[in-house]
Amino acid sequence: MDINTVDPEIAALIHDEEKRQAGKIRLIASENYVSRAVLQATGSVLTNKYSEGYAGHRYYEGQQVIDQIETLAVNRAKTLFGAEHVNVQPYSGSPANLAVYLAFMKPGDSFLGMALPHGGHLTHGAKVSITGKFFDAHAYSLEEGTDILNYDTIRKIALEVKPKIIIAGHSAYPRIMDFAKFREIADEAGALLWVDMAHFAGLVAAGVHPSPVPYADVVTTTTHKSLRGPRGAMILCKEKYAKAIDKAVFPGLQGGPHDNTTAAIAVALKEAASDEFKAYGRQIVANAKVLGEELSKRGFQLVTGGTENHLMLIDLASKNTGGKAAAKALDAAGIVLNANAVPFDTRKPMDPGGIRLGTPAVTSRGMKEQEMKVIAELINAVITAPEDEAVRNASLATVDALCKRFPAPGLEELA
Ligand code: DSN
Repeated sequence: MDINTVDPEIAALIHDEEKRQAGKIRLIASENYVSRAVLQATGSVLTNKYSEGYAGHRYYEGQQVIDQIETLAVNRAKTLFGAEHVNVQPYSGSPANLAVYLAFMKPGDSFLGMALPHGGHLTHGAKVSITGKFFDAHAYSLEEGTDILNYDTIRKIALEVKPKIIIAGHSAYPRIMDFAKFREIADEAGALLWVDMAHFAGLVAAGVHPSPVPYADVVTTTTHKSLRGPRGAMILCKEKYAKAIDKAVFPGLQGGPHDNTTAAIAVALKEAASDEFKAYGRQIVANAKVLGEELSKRGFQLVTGGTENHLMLIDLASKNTGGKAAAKALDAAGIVLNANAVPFDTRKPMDPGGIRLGTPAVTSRGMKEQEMKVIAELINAVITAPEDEAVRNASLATVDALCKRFPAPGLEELA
């Protein structure tokens, strides 16, 4: 029996979400549209299997097929990113990151990551996260005035703290980090270098962003952001850390891997190795650049003055509004993004001073520079007059027309 018969309530809600995703301009920098092939693998009978362990060394029998699937996923990731060792089992980004701590640190050990309000991730040592509670977390910030990383300052902190690990990587930094510099600093401080490339993994795969893999001891990534796979994660590392990482993921932190997700990761990695994906990566960056420039022209203040990757952070102080009010007004007008803290923000986390925008999802729909100009104008109109119904309705009509012209992958029939 299909879901419409078994549970019409959930079926209807899933359909509502399909319509929402098909009919909105989605600018949340960490979201995307996976292909139908990735959806099919995710929703397959592989969800019925348990397979604790690794290919060839499992605790339960019946792994004839699963071993082949996981081996394909691992080999594809190794080839795509040039990694010596890959673990594809972490359930998502936070567990992948926790596994790295578990592999190399004891409670109370110190590490150095990017401050959350300056673009780092919760799991890079935020006080509210287990990573900030169980370890001695130190943070580096952006430089006041430029909002850019200052590597001399990071080096100074690293030499003072002598952390076990230095984390490079972010959730909201619109610039390319200098991985060679981080490597130098880590070597001088006697630390391991870990890069969390969750946000820009798709750009690395497409060859439009420097790869951290040659520089880092360990690289973590989610698989569902710019990489355009299912909700999941991977850990890439040097061969000498393979055992420590594998043991930390299982049995250290997790039970059986989600084999349906592993298969979907393998599909996404195959897609990401294609020429089409290289063009996709180039277009994500080109779209972000134009969207940023067009917003700048309209008086929006881009943190760091621009973008080199897929995302922009906008300080709304010059527009006399907070991030939450702006994000809510835009959502009502068909444009979905998130409120975000900006560096040196004095507002509260639930209503920070800025918004974050990214282009991976709209680029998956085939939108290009011309459409970014239209979107910038819509954003400006809505944020300038958030209560104006005529402006909201005009935005909704334009969003609807754009979404019909550029059907969402996997949801084409709803266009
Ligand atoms: N929640 C993700 C993001 O939006 O960047 C990070 O895990």
